[in-house]
Amino acid sequence: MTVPKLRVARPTDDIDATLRKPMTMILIGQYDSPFVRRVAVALNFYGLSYEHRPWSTFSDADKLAAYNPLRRVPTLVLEGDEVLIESMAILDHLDQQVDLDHRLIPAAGSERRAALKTCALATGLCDKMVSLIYERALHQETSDAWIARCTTQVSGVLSILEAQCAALATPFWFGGRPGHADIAVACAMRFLREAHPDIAAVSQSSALVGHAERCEAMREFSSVVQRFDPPRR
Ligand SMILES: N[C@@H](CCC(=O)N[C@@H](CS)C(=O)NCC(=O)O)C(=O)O
Repeated sequence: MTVPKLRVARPTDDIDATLRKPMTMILIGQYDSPFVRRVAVALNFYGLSYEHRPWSTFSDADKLAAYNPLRRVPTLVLEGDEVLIESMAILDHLDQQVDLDHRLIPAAGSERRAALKTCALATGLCDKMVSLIYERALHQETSDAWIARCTTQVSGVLSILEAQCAALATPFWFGGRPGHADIAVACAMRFLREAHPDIAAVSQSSALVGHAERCEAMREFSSVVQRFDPPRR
């Protein structure tokens, strides 16, 4: 099989009839979300064409609710009218659209478990970074205990990922080309830098920073970037 070619989605904002029974997949959500971005990067690596609706979870919540009652992103509308939610479930579907050799994660066994664990650490890190943002942006009074807990969780995961990354014998987590684990970690690192520069500044993450630079230099990553814009009350 030939290596899939990168196709870049064109963002559009309008809801049109094609969204109800689309001919091509539609990814809903902004690229400043590390969860939306990991899906977009995987779509790019797989050369799967899609349209992008950069809807905000807050200002476009009602539009979003028509596709995902959780009002969360990423939400992927498949060709036809099926809707997938949760980045992991979406990636599980995308993986099945390409042959085994081109998948971004091993199909089974200990290598798959290890990759899934790294993905879980990176996406869990993002959950905690998002929690910190909502705590500060949406609550009149913030909880010091919650902020301290999330901050400890963020720095704890960062130091584990940094140690793993520093010990890699290959440019990427599991070899010479990036997989879902690399994508999840690199998206988390960009989000860390933009949404939590204070934590990024004090974290000892030189290996992770180098890894993120290797990833971000690839067009699959650099074509799907949106600077973080915090939610406002
Ligand atoms: N576990 C979810 C997390 C997605 C997530 O937290 N998305 C955020 C944007 S970064 C969101 O939709 N927030 C709105 C909300 O949770 O109400 C996934 O992997 O897709």
